[in-house]
Amino acid sequence: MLLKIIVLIGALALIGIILWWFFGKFEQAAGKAKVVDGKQEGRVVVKGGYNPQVMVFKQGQPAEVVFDMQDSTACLSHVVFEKLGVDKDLAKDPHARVKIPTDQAGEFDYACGMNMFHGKVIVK
Ligand SMILES: [Cu+2]
Repeated sequence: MLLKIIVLIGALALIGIILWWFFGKFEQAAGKAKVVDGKQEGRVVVKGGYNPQVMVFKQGQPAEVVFDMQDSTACLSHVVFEKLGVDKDLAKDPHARVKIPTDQAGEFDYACGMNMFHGKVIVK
């Protein structure tokens, strides 16, 4: 009986650690924008993918994603926001800015020109 309780407590503790690790990591993965002159600016580094992969903006304040191109592969040279009809050539403009509408909450997925790497912008 005592052994069963110890095993149960051990299992619960393990689940707790896994949840804490998982959500802690998720929290870390989402990028926060900084506010410059009343405008939200979220910097995304493009290097073998998008970092951070998820950028969060507050609703109701002008917002822009600033891409910082540090990758020379053709694969990542374009960034495409399908919903917004945006296709930026990062090879030509390595600090391209993309305006994000913040009038309502929503999610905007973006991808490289070949739809291999993915990122997301969340307005909430
Ligand atoms: Cu690609």
